[in-house]
Amino acid sequence: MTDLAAVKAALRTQAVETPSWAYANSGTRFKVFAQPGVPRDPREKVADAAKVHEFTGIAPTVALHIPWDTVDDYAALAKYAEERGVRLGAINSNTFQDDDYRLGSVCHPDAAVRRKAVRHLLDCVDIMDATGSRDLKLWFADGTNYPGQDDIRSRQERLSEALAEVYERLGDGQRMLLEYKFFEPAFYATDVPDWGTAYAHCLKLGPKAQVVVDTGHHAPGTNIEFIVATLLREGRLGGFDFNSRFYADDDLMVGAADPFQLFRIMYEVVRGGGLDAGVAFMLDQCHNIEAKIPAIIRSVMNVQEATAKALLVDAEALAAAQGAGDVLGANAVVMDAFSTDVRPLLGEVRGEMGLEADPCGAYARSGWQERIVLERVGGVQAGWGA
Ligand code: PSV
Ligand code: MN
Repeated sequence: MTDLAAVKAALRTQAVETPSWAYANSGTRFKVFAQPGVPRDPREKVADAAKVHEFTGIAPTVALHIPWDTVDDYAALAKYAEERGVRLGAINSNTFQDDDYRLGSVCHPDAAVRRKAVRHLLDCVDIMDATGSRDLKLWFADGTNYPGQDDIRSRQERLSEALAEVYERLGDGQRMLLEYKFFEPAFYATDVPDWGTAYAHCLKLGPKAQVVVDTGHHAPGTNIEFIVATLLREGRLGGFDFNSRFYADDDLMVGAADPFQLFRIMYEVVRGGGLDAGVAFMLDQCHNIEAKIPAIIRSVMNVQEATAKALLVDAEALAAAQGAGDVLGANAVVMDAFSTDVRPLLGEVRGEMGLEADPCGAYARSGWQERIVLERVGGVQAGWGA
């Protein structure tokens, strides 16, 4: 039997981090469609993130991406966030948008380019000190397009040296989250292509180095929940970049393409104690054609629904069926939980948190969207110019 009070308590304390860039304009390499009311600066992004938290109750932090969110005074930005009821979360580095990085950043064959990239990563740790952020999220676009273009082993060596220097700079309570991605922008050999490579580097660095699983960064058919289970067992699951995909790194709303996969992932999180293990549940999405704030609210709710279903798996019944070799019985226990309509339960949880049962409706009625469309005129809308 599932303990409903414990399920509700876990749901009340869940936290999903939203990404500053999801509030800004984005697109594909073919077109960026601007939307009215989009933030012009990091403060406006934080103000939008605060609205997501206001209506969901479980999105208390917002991740920054440097230099997209560069400001003169990070402590002041952190204070601004706190005044709106949220905090600044992970600092995402960016070593992929300068001309210098054509052949890579920390793996580049030229030591001067590597130095520039490491300098940026160290600057990001300075920013973490000012914002009070715990996590530095590293994703490297490094790799090669053609066999023989550069030496795979030497590039691993350079990566290892760069990571070690940044690791040494981390303060108490700070962590480094290393993200992997199997291709794009490199098409032959990516330098951190998979969880195994990320894990090997993290293991060598020490306990503050953890792997981050971006759900869009795997080949089709990859069993992501297996990776999650393994990393949790090894104490190296630092966090998620949640999104969903039909084809490649589509960055669509998490849970939109495959809610069953999201449930399976969250089940392994629950099973491995990941809800209380410091795992960062972050979104990494782009809302190219849909309204941004409602899409982010929906995404947070999708994570919450998958978590609720995962928590509802009857652990005792499942263990009994598994122990008895009852294949269909064990599968039925898992499918029963997945098939449960958890929306009434989540409505109750929200009521207990003093929130409206329907966050999307509450946001639509709040007038915030109309207000930002009216007020945010002039200036340059934020975006990353894809
Ligand atoms: C790379 O595709 C990535 O997932 C990394 O997390 C980047 O920081 C982010 O996307 C930018 O959108
Ligand atoms: Mn990501």
